[in-house]
Amino acid sequence: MQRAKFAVTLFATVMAIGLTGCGEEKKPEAPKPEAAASTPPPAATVEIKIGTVGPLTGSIAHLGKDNENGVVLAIEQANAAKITIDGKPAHFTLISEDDQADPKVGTTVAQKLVDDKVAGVVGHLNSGVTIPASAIYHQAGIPMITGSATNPQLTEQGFDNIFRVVGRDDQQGPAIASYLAATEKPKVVAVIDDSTAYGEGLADQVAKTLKSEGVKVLAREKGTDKTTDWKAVLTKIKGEKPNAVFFGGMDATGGPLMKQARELGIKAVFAFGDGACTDKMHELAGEAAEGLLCSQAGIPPQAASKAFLEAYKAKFNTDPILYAPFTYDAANLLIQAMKEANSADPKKYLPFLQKIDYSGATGKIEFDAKGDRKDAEITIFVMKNGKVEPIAVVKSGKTIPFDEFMKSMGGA
Ligand code: ABU
Repeated sequence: MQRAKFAVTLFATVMAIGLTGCGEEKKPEAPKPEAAASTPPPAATVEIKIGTVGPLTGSIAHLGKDNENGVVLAIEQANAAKITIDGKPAHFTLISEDDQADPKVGTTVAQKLVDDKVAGVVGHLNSGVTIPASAIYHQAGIPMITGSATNPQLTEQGFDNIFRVVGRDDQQGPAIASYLAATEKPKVVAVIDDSTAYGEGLADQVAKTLKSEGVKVLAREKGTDKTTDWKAVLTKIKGEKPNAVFFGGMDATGGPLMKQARELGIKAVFAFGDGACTDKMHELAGEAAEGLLCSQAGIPPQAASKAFLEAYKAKFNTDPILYAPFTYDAANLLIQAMKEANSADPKKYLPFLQKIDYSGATGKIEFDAKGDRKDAEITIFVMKNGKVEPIAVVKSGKTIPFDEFMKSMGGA
């Protein structure tokens, strides 16, 4: 198993001394006797480990890295802010793990983070990995916040320490399906999924919504999260002459799907969910990706706060791809709850996290009783000139043109 691991720290000396457990107090060195009388001893430092986890290798490593970057930035800023917890300076250390988008690897690295005594976790990226991993964090009582896993089942398990800062697929599926039905008016739609918890679950939501709106949905076609040759599936679909095709899966498999569809002469409108709603689709499918309709389960990255976008660009010399603003907020939510509780002990800060009211880079964040973000937005995009461009935001059941939504946020 490959595993990427690194630690973010402002003080090289702390690294040299080594890491202590979650919220563990580091004893100051005894002051020299002659100094003790005139200067107060240095305050003890509270060492707090935060875990972050997602696919850092493999075909969706670009998305895992994007998620990780958000957390790296939050931790760096928290250390620079010289936060105190229980009257002592707090120092945050990030432990990053690679789950390879694989449920089995995901549970192994989740247990490793628990054994490392992290105080909280931001992750995982994939629903099919996050759901089994969440049981491990639940058993250990460690709060976990995902910034990207959208399958509803994650927060339907009754775990009081599991949270999500993006929307759910029972919001995203109906939003993209209704938009597709209203704007393209397809009579027949083919639905394909990648057999993951995310892809299959989202495709089910889309099919259900389309049927309820009177659209004929063809028998489900399936691949896997490794499929890059879709010709057999597409040839079958072509014979059914669908007006639109929906795919539940990630960009690494969605890009080849769209490219091969156009090569086979399929002219249908293509619609995808958040895992394949990235500029990477253009990189993978070229001109064939133009006109793609897709959704993300939150505000678009470019609508995140100016302060976040500027700091992100300054640090990483690139813009966020998808959910970095959400993982940034997730890390800050853990830290904010610790500040409010004046403790990094998960048992003590969890009640503050459950009741948090926080203004983050992605807007106001509060959790409902299940741990889902209240009133999460879904954004609809279209691929234009190689970029996914936001065209509308669905919030509280209303579809708002993107420009209008930005104005309501006080933006451009
Ligand atoms: N929501 C996009 C991809 C991650 C997942 O839910 O599996």
